[in-house]
Amino acid sequence: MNWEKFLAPYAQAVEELKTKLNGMRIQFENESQHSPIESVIGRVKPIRSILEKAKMKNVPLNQVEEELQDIGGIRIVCHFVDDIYTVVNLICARHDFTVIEEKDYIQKNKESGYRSYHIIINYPVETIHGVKLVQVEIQIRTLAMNFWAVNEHSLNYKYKGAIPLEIKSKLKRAAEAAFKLDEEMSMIKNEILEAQQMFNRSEREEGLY
Ligand code: 0O2
Repeated sequence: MNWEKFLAPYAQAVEELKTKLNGMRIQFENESQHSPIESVIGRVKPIRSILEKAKMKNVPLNQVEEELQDIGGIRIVCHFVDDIYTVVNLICARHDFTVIEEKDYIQKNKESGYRSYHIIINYPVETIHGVKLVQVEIQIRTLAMNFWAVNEHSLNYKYKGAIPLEIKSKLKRAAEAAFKLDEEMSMIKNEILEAQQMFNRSEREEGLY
């Protein structure tokens, strides 16, 4: 397996998508609306993680391209839960890639307590041999969901996927608390947006940015 050659179109897709999605964020900011996108990051799954996941799912190496949907990964973080659905609609309306699957782990969270909205797309990468379609997983979540997921991911790494039951149940409680925080923040969303706009205006007037 020539990993460098195999992963190159994924790296290109991730870079192009980061630019495009950050473009959406900047456009919202320039038009002085609240941006539903707080930040965009992306990564290509490390070879070691691809091999581990393929082994765990019983996927032969010659099928990882079809079977592993998150070799290319984008993560969009939002302030509020309804921002997630705004971003989902914007992504589904685009013409530069095709949405092939949507997984709503917000309405129905995973057993671990994990919440996020996942969209799997087929992204066309222009190569010297023509167009190559690669699958990319776009994860969309709030700051609170992200805080939980990043911490749970670290614990999974520490305990090699076997988090002790007591910690697991504390994590589930923490996931519910994070979701409660999202719900409470949604209730005062307009107040927060007004405050952010006032703050941005005064920063601009003072020439701070
Ligand atoms: P990493 O290290 O983040 O890349 P499926 O066959 O669809 O059930 P699949 O392909 O794993 O399973 O898809 P799924 O469940 O949508 O999850 C894909 C990614 O979502 C994971 O990739 C994680 O990034 C994230 N994710 C899913 N469940 C959890 C969870 O319980 N906790 C956290 N922290 N993240 C989760 P990887 O390859 O597992 O991990």
